Amino acid sequence: MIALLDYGAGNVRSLTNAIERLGEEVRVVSSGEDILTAGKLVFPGVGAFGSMMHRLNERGYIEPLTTYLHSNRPFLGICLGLQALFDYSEEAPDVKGLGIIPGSVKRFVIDRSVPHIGWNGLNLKQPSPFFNGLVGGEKFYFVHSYHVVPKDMSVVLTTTDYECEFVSSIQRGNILATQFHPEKSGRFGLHILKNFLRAVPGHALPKAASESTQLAKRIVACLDVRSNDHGDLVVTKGDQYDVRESGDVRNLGKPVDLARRYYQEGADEIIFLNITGFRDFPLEDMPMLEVLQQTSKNVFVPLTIGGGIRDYTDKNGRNYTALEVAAEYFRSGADKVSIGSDAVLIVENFIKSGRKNGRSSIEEISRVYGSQAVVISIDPRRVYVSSPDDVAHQVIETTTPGPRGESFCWYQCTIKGGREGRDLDAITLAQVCEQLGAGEILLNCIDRDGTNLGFDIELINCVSNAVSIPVIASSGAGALEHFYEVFTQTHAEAALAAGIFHRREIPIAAVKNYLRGKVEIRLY
Ligand code: 1PR
Repeated sequence: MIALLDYGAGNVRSLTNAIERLGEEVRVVSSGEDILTAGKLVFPGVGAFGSMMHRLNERGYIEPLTTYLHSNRPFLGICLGLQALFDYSEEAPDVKGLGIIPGSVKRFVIDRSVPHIGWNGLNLKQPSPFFNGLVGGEKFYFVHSYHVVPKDMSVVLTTTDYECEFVSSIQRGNILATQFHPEKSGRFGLHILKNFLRAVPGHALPKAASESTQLAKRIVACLDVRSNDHGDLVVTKGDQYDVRESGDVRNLGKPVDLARRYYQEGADEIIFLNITGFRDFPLEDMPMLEVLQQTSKNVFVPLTIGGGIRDYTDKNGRNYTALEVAAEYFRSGADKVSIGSDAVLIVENFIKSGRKNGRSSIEEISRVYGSQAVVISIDPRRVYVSSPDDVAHQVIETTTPGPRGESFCWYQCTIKGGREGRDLDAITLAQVCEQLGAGEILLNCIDRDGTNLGFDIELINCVSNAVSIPVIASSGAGALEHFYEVFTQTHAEAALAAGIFHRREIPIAAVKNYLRGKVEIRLY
């Protein structure tokens, strides 16, 4: 029986699913006594350092947890569950950590995108039973803006390189803690988890321990989901966002089945977009929650859900906040939520008032769950102009002239799935959302969606050069070369495709085989 410390933030369902998949039972801790009597304790810290310590305090968990840790009983901390062991964090300098491992938690100060999101490797610093059965060179899933700095380097089990070399796991006696997420790291992550659960004896160093590591570019599969006219929830796919063919909603498969297939084929991440979420009541849309719950039983890579994340009032007049909607998605197995239409309205208000109000969905969700949990989905459309002075927007010079020979354009934000254009450009939207606390941009392109013409490199460059958070390039993938192009001609951290994967025109494995040796990727 494994005790799981859930203090009510973020996605612990995936970890429960991973442990159960390995044949162990999970008991969720509901009192300090449960911590003190645990045989093995797993602490999947999620969210932000300050709110995590606050919640642990509120529930009276701090004292039992420190007692448990001082007794050197088996403990696995994951992500914030690692950071919590230290004295304090720059994320919330006034809040004390557990102080079990002397040292602090610092924010990345680097030129690369922060958060550090994606699959990276491990430099092994000492043998550990944790690594039995690994060969070296495996990649694991990270998502964080802060990293631990121990005073005593003898606790360091692994480091990872991301412009700087940072500590990615520690071990002291029976206390193990990782910055990466084993439960989100595919079969190698499950393997490490199994080594902890089964307390495999021996101290193994993988045969091919690496000396430096590199973050992989991610290949993301996207599933646009909605109900068709018969009321079945289906994966659909648009051509420039039009998902109907001869009047019917295109049906390309069942969401849970397709997500499982993409996981098995090596997708680094899976995104579900509830494309009619803007007009439905998200918490009444139980099938979407069910999709997440079922998917997270079999899929051990990160899951993002978008569509309908906003404040709303249901038919009975009850008000829900975007934070409540997001919380329900996290509880059902999502690691990140993506905000589309609401982000546009938030930025419009921000520009009008000239300041943050602290209550927008972006600010509230990132405050509680961390910025890495908030993705902004942008649905832009190209608008040509003859001169940059024609509009009060951020305009770029384009190599693809417009219908009247215009050599400039701007990217107009839309809401409600491209149905309504707004007086706001995609670059400004991305910049303001970053300021408000968003952790990643999902950059679609209505002009390229479903066309197979390749990604809009100009769009991706102008947005990714304007922000320091990672950008997922989306829309238009139609050939293997398009993935190479987007990774070598832009700073995109990930490339997303839908149609070519759904129609089995190009399998994910073919994309990875093509990129192998040319671009850093995760091999599966
Ligand atoms: O506005 O917060 O409720 O979120 C709604 C979400 O649904 C947004 O993320 C929006 O992008 C998405 N959405 C709304 N309508 C559509 C539609 O297609 N009619 N899908 C839609 C957007 C675009 C991509 C697609 C890529 C790759 N889908 O995600 O998967 O373009 O396609 P390709 O590789 O086939 O070219 P809110």
